[in-house]
Amino acid sequence: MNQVQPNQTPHLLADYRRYPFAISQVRLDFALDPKATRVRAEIDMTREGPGDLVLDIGAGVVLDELAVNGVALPAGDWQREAELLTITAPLPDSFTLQSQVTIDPSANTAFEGLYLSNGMFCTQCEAEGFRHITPYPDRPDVMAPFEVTIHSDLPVLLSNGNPIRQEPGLAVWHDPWKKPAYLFALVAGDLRAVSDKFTTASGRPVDLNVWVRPGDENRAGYAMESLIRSMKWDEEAYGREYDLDVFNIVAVDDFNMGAMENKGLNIFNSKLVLASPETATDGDYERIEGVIGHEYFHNWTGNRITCRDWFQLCLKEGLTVFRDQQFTSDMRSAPVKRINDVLTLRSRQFREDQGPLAHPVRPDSYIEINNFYTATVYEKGAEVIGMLKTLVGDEGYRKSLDLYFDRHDGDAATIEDWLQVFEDATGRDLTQFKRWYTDAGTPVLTMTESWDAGAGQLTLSFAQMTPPTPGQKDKPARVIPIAVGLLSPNGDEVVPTTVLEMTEAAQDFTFDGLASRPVVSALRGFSAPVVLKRDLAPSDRAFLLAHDTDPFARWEAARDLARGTLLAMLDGAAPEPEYLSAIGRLLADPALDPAYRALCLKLPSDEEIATAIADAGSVPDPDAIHAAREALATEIARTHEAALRAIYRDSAVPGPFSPDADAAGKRALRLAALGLLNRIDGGTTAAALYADANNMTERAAALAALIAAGRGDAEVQAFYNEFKDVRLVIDMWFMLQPLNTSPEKAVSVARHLAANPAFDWKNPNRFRALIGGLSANHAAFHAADGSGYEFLADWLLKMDPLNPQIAARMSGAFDSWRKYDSARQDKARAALDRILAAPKLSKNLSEMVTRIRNAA
Ligand code: B3K
Ligand code: ZN
Repeated sequence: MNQVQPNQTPHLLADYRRYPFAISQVRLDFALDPKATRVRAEIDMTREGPGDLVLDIGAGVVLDELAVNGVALPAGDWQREAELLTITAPLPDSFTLQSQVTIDPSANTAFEGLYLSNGMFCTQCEAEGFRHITPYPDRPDVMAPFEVTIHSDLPVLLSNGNPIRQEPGLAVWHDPWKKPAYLFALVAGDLRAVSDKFTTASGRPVDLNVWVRPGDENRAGYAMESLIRSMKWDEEAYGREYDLDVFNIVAVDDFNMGAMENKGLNIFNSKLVLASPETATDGDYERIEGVIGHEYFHNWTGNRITCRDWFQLCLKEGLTVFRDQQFTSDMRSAPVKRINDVLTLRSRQFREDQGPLAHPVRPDSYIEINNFYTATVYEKGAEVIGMLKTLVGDEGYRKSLDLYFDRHDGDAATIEDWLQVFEDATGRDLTQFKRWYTDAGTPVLTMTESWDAGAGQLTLSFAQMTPPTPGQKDKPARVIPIAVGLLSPNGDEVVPTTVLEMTEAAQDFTFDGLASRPVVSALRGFSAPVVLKRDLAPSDRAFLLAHDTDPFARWEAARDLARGTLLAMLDGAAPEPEYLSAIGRLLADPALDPAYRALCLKLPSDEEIATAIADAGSVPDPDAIHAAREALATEIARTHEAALRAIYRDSAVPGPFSPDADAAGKRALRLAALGLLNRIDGGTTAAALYADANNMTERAAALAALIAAGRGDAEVQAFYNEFKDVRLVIDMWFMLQPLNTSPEKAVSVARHLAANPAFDWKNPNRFRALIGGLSANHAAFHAADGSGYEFLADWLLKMDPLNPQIAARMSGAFDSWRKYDSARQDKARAALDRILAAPKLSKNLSEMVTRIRNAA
């Protein structure tokens, strides 16, 4: 069973204390060597308060020398214990602390700190990686300007800020902006740049480079275009300009996450930089644009204004996600972006909020901070800002943000600072609103209607209830902005979008002067991250799908109909005729944006249905859910075969591939039609598309369809042979198979792939592709024999000693284990206990698995 490990003491928000020293300058000097890199640091410090000088130092760092003002400190003047270095010698008020350490990048398999990826040196410091490079107060509220000298024979030597000196074997970089250590970065390698220039609104010329491995240059253009669009957008939308002479982006093959916003030197997973029509899908292009934007926008929301401590992570992440969502809406289709964001929120964040991993947007306790880079902090953090904007209006939002940048530039700030800015700029009291930050859980909002025909009056009664979450039982009412509109029976909008501000546990709102009973369009634009419950007949949902003026609510009507149909089918009913005919009307409506129609055609996932069943107090059966979803897709295809064939034919995009939103939308619709037709033509259309397509979007979708149809063996092999030298495409190959193979076979396919010599499991992308691909195949992961759970547990145990962050992240797939039948629960529990029994679990994985295992 779980042994309590020494490093499992939680950090508490309430324990925050200021650091007793200020740092006016940091000078770092690196002599790079794969096995023994020597790092010298000089830190100019001034005492600001009482207390010892305590620095963080990673376990693998060998301390060679320690000195104050050039005088070596004797052994008795300092202590090293756990990951802390405490200087006990008396110190003058101002002094320079000097250290020299040796580190081994080649042994760094956790990819935190300084490590090697294909012979290239690179760093990842957020959240607490800098301590693995040099002893330092590794906390975000200690900010300082850095000067970095790099000695190495590698041709390209990069760090933060502006280049001061570049000569063979040496580079000096100076970052004039004070920053916390987590934004430090260094890259050295044989790299090629794709370069461009940008002139800021006030006339500052900026050199832009996207650095890639030799041979990858022709796939970096889209990232560069995205960067230029981001820079321009932040000037226009937020009045924020770039503030250095250069902006560098580096693509790295081994990277634990998507990308990192290091000041002036963003480091990216190559998956989010490299794209060409033959190797990347429309989804990849859209993510590249969004993440390039996200990291760039951090320059103001994260770097210029950072977080006081890691509890405040949503201050930079929630806001920066909100900003990247706005950017993508402006670059592409706003309704489509909104729907996609809500889909992600529901599948990832609602799941988190409703399970053992629930935590507030601003947590108040953690064991391992890397476990809190979550959908709650990021995506719900963004939703909370969206609600604030709805409540204070566009103008109030802009005024508040201007004040935020003005007041806090150069600060390490808190959520209190953030809310204060809104209160000061708009005069609004946000005391109750703050609960969105402090209280975990997704509120369930129930809406009922009463109609008084004589008075022409409609009353909407709302009740809100947030279920208890770990450590938080009582949930007082929150302020919930509920956007509603009313439609008359002939489809006209009689009351346009109005935002109701709910502040009580139960509250009524009335509408007068109505000639006839309207149909209510509720929670337009998904104005709050809540679960809305209302009784609505399928015919009313079909009416909203046909007439609602709010694109989100209209899509939601289609989704509700589909979910309702699937749930009824699981109870033995036939597919709902209202739904089938609504789909028919949708297919026949060429006025609707293709990307939007594609979204409306998509069925809820198996996972979503399982959640709906569990919410209703029943036990989901993964196999039955899978079968019902297949049956509904087949029925749609049979009923609308002719229309689907027409769409498939007519939405082919002629000519050379372009990744723009319109072309991508047409492909999405075409591929949605393919997915349905695939159920009745045994893969014939998919095979033809696989052979003909000139782009990866269609080829990957065709391959997925062939695998799902159980007849893709030849194409799977051909795909591998064709792309064996393109790492990112082979990642896709490792993911598509476990994800799309029928549930009975998927685990054995995954096991077989794991034995393939190309399964370079230490590479995070490859590990995520195969292991994550299986975990996302709902009925396969939850296979009744427990083989899915065993497979995941095996690999988590194998990965954890090398890369705890990746192991911990992938363990989240277990979080819903309590929803299933007791036989499955027994198997999941056994897998979790087997993990917890491992002799040396990382604190990352042990925190996650302990929380999951303790699920009520
Ligand atoms: N700030 C980084 C995430 C760091 C994760 C550390 N485990 C990327 C981002 O959100 O932009
Ligand atoms: Zn971010």
